[in-house]
Amino acid sequence: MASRLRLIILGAPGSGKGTISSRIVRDFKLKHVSSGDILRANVDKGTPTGFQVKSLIASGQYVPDELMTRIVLPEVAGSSGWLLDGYPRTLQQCKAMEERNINLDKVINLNVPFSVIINRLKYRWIHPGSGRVYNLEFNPPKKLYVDDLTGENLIQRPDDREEVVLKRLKEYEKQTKPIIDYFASKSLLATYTGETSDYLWPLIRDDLEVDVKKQAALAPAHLQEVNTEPVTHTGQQFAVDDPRRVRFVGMSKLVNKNIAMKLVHEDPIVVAEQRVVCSSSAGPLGHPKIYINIDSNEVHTCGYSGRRFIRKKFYDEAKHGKSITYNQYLDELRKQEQKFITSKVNN
Ligand code: G5P
Ligand code: MG
Repeated sequence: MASRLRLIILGAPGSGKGTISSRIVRDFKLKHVSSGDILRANVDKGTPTGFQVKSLIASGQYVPDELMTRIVLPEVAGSSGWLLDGYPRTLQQCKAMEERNINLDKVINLNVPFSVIINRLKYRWIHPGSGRVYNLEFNPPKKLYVDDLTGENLIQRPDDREEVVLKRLKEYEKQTKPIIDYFASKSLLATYTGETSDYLWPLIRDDLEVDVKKQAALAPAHLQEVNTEPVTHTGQQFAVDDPRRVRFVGMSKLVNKNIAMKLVHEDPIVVAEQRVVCSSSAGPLGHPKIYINIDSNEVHTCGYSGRRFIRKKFYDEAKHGKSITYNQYLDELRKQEQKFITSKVNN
């Protein structure tokens, strides 16, 4: 099932993030971004970053926040559906995501007892090229110490030595536990408690299936109002059910500049010149269905293209109707969504 979910998976070292992630990306066709795999690939290739982080990882310490943010977040930019595994791990990393307006649909928190974890990591072997994870007891490779897909040798991670595992668990307690509260306060957290990945996986999968259905149900409600145009003149392509197309659709006016700017940054849309003309909804300037124009004091939207918009001296209230506040717009949007969901449920 292809989806556009934006997910984080959290959990202590060895809780099964990698194992569950591989099932999620297989079934929901998301991009898997594992901070640990990125770091290990740098170490293996001998890059300057790899050199910098090698001893930290081997001793179970966290890598500095700025470095993590610099190497991980570009991986999700431009992707519409992704799963972040191992990042963020500190409140500073959460803030870095917030500052970049990276939106999330859900944070999956794996809650597995430490006693179970310590035992597991002893038997973990990985394929360094892909990050594929095996466990000699739980999911052994077909041939001992050999990757099923490539036939290459498996290795043990240097940080899986027992004393390092204990250090990693302590680091997790200290630095990562607080971000669980942070995500809970944003109503994004879904915690799954259990001792095996096979027990947790169906629970997670069922919940994600519901999320995908909700996402799909919401998108067409707005798309009905959009003239479907999957390929823009610059070749950018937006699937018909791509929720990015629907932002601002149905909104005729908008008067809160800060919120509009935030939304413009949030969505992967083309911002021609900030504070002059920003395009939204369906593609780059020249093709969008709704334009947002930000002059010195106000934000307006209208259906003109950029140049015509400017020529028309921004926004003509007599012609385009009275402006509404952003909150009024949101209320209206929620009503439309609710109406759409109710009609779906009744059918
Ligand atoms: P990583 O690579 O992100 P950790 O410590 O967060 O490492 P790890 O060890 O990769 O997490 P996991 O992904 O949660 O664990 O677990 P897994 O690999 O799927 O499963 C563990 C083992 O148990 C496997 O052998 C698997 O087959 C087996 N298993 C799974 N389920 C079951 C089950 O049900 N039963 C049994 N018996 N076995 C099972 O980060 C590494 C280091 O990089 C740095 C840090 O130094 C970190 O320590 N780093 C960062 N530093 C700062 N900020 C960040 N954002 C950082 N990201 C990485
Ligand atoms: Mg992992």
